[in-house]
Amino acid sequence: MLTLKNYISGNFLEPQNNEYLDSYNPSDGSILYKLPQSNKKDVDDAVTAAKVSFLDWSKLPGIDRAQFLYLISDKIQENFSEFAEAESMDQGKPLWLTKKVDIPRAIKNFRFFAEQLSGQSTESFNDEPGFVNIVKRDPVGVCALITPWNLPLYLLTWKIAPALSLGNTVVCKTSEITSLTAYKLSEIMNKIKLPNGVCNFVYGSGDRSGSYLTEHSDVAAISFTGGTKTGEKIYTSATKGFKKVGLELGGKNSNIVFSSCDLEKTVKTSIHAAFINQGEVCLSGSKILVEESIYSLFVEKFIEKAKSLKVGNPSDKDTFIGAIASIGHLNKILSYIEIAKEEKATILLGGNRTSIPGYEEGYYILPTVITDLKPDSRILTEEIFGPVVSISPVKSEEEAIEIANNTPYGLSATVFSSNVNQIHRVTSKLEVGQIWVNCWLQRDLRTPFGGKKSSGIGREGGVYSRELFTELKNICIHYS
Ligand code: TXE
Repeated sequence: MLTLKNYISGNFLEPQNNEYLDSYNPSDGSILYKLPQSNKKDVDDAVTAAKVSFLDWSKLPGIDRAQFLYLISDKIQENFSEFAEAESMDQGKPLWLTKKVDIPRAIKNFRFFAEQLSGQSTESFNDEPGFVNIVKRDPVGVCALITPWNLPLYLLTWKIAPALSLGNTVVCKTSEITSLTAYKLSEIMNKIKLPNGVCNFVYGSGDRSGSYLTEHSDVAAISFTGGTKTGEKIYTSATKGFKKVGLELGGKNSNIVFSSCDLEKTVKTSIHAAFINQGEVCLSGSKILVEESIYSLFVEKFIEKAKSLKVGNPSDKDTFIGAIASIGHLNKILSYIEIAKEEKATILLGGNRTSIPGYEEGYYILPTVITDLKPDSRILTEEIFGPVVSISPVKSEEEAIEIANNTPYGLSATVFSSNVNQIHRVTSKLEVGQIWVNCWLQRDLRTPFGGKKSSGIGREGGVYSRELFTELKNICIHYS
């Protein structure tokens, strides 16, 4: 059985208390590997390693740091199949998806940030003769990067790449549910001889290893993606010592369909937005609102397509919905389906756990479609984060906007319409960080990504990643 080790200052180390956690293969419920349950001392050592290496790493020319990022990217590419298989086995998502999305995106993240952020220009202001102000951006220091289990390598590299590129050093704490590809990434860091201590990995549970890390006084910034409740705890601990913090949290995203849309394309995109990655995407379009005049037709077409989605073992080529990432999360999703039943909603499709022949202990759920929900239903306001979608009719633009905004979250929304005035009216009123119109999850990595309300604080992506990972310093010079 594989046993992961922490990676601290260039060394693979066992946890000092010799405690380990089991990580499961969601496709069949077996134990896949063991990971360290790191204690305070392990976390202290990782932060110290990052602090020491910061002195040299931050002084390297950006272009030299970028060379390391290119090397990492090339090595992931070289080991593409191994990464894709590991991610699929660990997370439960289809193998074709890790090959198409997760691993290519991890490769791209390093290249993108190496190009985008390695050389920075500085602003300068000179209003009064004899004085010039130079605004410099300095790296912040040691950054804690805490990541979730839905897009393990994709989201981890989305944080590591800008942080290192801008001259910071990091300690990564991945989800205890999915740490395998992070471990493989640490092996690459070691192979390419990334200077010791620049990128450290400590594994373990959130309430122990994670909270030790966020509370550490030598951590200058925290970048977190995960659940909103965890985000609140991290935000509170960040206030001690006034750490910089970026939080990308959950979402309850509306998928608003107006009668002027291209119905075939809209149904296809809505299916994708609801069920890809088992619906375990913070941007998933899990709340579909359809203009009344086309509601019945939309539901009919949507159900027809959803029925044809194959739930199956992640390694099967025709599987669209793989396994749910953990037994705990599977039970959470099922509990929401029970809530819908108690609220007397209609379960039009699915609604159960299902068993795959040969993988009976795996964590599988049928694609589930819920209708006839009351406006105050918890299904319409809370994040389920699974292959569960609701469809509700709306009488007007105003009603669609009201239902869409009626949630504590404010991450994203999707609008389907061919009426340009309507598109502008609606998008201007949606309380979210990003909106897709007639498409979904089309990403240009230069654009700002993040949420409003309980969906988080700050933006990641392109030059916007500089806000968390650098600190501004103004130098006013008097010359004669
Ligand atoms: O995530 P957690 P969970 C949502 C989704 C899901 C819910 C909870 O609705 O059902 O969040 O998921 C670390 N200090 N999303 O509980 O706990 C943890 O070890 C420091 C949306 O599995 O937020 C892991 O590395 N760290 C989300 C990371 O936080 C702590 C993706 C995320 O775990 C910690 C995942 C603590 N006190 C779930 N407690 C998205 N936005 O995409 C936990 N962690």
